[in-house]
Amino acid sequence: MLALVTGASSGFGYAISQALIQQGYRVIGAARRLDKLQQMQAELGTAFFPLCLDVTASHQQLATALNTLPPEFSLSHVSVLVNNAGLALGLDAADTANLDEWQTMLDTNIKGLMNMSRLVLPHMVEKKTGIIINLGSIAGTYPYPGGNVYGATKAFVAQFSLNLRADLAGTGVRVTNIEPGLCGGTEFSVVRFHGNADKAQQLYQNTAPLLPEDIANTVAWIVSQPAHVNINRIELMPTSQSFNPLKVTPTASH
Ligand code: NDP
Ligand code: 8X3
Repeated sequence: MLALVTGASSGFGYAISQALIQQGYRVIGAARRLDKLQQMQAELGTAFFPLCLDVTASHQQLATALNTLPPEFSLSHVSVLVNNAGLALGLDAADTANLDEWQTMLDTNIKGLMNMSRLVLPHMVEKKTGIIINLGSIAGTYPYPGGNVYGATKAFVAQFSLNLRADLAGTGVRVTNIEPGLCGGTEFSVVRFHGNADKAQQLYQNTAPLLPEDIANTVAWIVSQPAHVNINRIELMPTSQSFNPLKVTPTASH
């Protein structure tokens, strides 16, 4: 059993790689920071193969990188793809947000996930088995101020996951979208706040957020379901997170 996990160098990706190896998988862990992946290999052993990969590269560049995998980690053997690499940049309102950051979120969260799926799918369809697990977010369903493009990329992930299922009918290939809420213990908010670790940490203070192992346990459960069961989507939040009433802003009367 072979899995390919993108964004393996940190947070969810690290915990998911660890959990899959515990379940008997060999894991190709892909990310841009090769040093982190090599450190993981030292910890997790030879069942983990580090692959330096930027998912925003062109389809052709990604194909070339995946062709360098050693035979025992060959793409044609991958039975689980976890499209986890992703990021939020900034929390500014749409009229002031940084356009380059919007583009990076599109390139990573949408184009990267799309290209990786397209590269792996022909092999899964040929074998008539396989699971694609995408990392969506509650931000793809529930709007919040500053969530503008990040949330929209995760809405893409939700709909793409469902549409993949429609295309893959009869192939035996399964697709799941995991949609977590507030999750600590990752680099997500440090990245979002441009390296400001204090600001990132404040977000989680006194919240008991979800943890990477909660997401890893979810992945482990999904892949252990029998072949006739497809989990379409899972939305999970920390108990401490819930909903606000819709906002009504003070406005001059009619
Ligand atoms: P982290 O920032 O800890 O991890 C993100 C991972 O993505 C890193 O390993 C990073 O590795 C990798 N990555 C980023 N850009 C690229 C790229 N261009 N090419 C390859 N790899 C890349 O965040 P999380 O673990 O928290 O997030 C993982 C996923 O879960 C994301 O898709 C995120 O949107 C989603 N999510 C997170 C939530 C949270 O609250 N934490 C909640 C809901 C969803 P490197 O820098 O080495 O490339
Ligand atoms: C990450 C969760 O609520 O910060 O996707 O957007 S949230």
